[in-house]
Amino acid sequence: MKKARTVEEVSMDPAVQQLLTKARQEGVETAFDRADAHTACGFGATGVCCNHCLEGPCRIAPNGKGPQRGICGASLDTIVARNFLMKLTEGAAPHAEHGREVALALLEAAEGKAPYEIRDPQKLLRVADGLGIETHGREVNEIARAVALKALEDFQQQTGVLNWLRYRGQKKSVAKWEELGLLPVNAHLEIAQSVTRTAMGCDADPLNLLLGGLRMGLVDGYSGLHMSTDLQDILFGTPTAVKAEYNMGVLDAKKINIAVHGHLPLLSEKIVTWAKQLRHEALAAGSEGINLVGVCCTGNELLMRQGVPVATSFSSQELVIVSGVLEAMVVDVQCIMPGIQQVAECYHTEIITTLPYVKIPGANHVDFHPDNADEAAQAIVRRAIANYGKRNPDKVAIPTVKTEAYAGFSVEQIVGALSALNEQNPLAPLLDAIVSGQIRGVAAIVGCTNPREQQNVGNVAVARELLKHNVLVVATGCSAHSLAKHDLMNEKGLEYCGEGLRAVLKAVGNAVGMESLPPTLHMGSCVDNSRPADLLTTIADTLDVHIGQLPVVGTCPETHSPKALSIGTYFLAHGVDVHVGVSPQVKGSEWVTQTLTGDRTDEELNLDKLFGGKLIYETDPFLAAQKMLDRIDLKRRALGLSV
Ligand code: XCC
Repeated sequence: MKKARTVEEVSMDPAVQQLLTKARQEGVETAFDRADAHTACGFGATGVCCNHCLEGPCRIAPNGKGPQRGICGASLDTIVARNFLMKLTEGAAPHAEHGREVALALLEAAEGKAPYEIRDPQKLLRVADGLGIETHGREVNEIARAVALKALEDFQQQTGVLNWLRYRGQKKSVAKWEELGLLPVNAHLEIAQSVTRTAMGCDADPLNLLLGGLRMGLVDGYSGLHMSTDLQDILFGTPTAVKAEYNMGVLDAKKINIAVHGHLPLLSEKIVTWAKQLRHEALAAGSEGINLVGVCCTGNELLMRQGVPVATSFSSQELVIVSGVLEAMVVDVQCIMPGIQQVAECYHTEIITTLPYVKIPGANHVDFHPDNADEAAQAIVRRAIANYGKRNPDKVAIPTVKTEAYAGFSVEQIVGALSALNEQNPLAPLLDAIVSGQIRGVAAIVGCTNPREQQNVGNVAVARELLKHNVLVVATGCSAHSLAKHDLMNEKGLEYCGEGLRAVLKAVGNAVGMESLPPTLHMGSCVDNSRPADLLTTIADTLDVHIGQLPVVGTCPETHSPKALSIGTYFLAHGVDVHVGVSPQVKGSEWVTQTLTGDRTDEELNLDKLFGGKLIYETDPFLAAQKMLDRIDLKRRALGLSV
């Protein structure tokens, strides 16, 4: 057995260190301990193990020893490319399901069958316009219904192209994808076809498999990210700048604490409402009220729109329970560790699953459908209230650690802030700063934290390094949690910014009555990676260039999730360079690796040649930042900008 890491080696977050120490003292096992106990399988880690059929599993040693093909004859390159496509499919599918769930909720709301209302009718009109839906003289609900049906078409039509891709895709990129035959027809069809491709005896051509992967990236981007963000903004409002708090110190010993965890905001938005309305019951139970806290991306969704504080990110989700003050953890879908139930059993916390296809043994289940949203939310809040009396005071310990952070930077908010400097042409100040070199480029830090990695170190180091070199940083997902917890979303972090960038952040901030914009801009949850994409589309269209020509990069230094790979592939398809700090499990095939990283010296296709962007795999955050800066400079030079 490997040696367990110290709490400092596990995370740079003092709150996580404190709670992990408590967990270890109380004999409670967490993902960090399991990560220490597991040894990664060398075959799986390099993508060379094939278990697609019952002849195997077959594994090919990349050093040339032993059989060099699977029993069916599949080559090393086929096996690695096929496994990679499967990962991308596993990334795209949950995001597409997210989009579909929200589309159905919008349809039911528009038809008066679900208790939601349209909170942003202006966005509804813009989205309807973009989709070519007639809006003139029509009622809000009628338009919303038409938009929802258009969304659902993207899961049904047998010919044509995803409506959302036609709507949100940059025309220049769409033309490229069309030329390559990559345009997806409908998300479900594409996902089913992708699973079929990877099934035994189907696609064996590594290049074709990788192109299938790019299709998955587009499915994720348009049926997952863009559709989810657009429809959620319509239903729950488009985020505007909000100041909130981050880290375990947001838990409140005097209140009933409920954590909302997962990704879909459909139920958690209702829990916000019912936590307020049932406050009197919480008081009657002897508490001082109800305190909602967020975990992972459901946390980000509520933070962006409601200012709900965020407790922690993916890898430390179990530790919220170890505080001993959590009455309920309500989970929806994605990134929910089954381990939370074992931890909850050591305290009084009730784990409540809410979707029929996401259950955990031992957890309680409150079935949620859009039409019973109010009843489900009330039932959940009441369960939490009932659990308050079961708290064991001897097990209560809340770290006093918390930081302030700004969030809520939708594209609409960013453009709104910039228009305070130039009303006629809001993007001009940003473009001028990029052209002059005051801002060297733009980076989106996305993705997760991973129990195997030292929590926050990669995300924070990459961010600080890019900021130092005047790169404007936006963030989403759990990487945004890392940055917020370490003062990169409040004024304190300005010290890490280069002079040029700091001046721009201050100028825009002053124009909207703030001392400065925060050093990094929180753009939302994982599906909200649509927001940086929209920002890039707007910038590229204004400059009349392809998105891939812009000096921009995407980076996920600490990811654990296939979703980060499929989001990354979506950006790669635009020609944006994408860095990953955790192995994408393709190393077993030099051909696959070099095709993705653009390092092939022969004349064959690679991603860089095809789209103008490539995968950068680098575990060292400083080297990674340097590699990204080099690519940013390369693109600046190609545009004739100073370096
Ligand atoms: Fe999951 Fe979105 Fe990753 Fe966090 S960031 S660990 S995917 S919750 Ni997307």
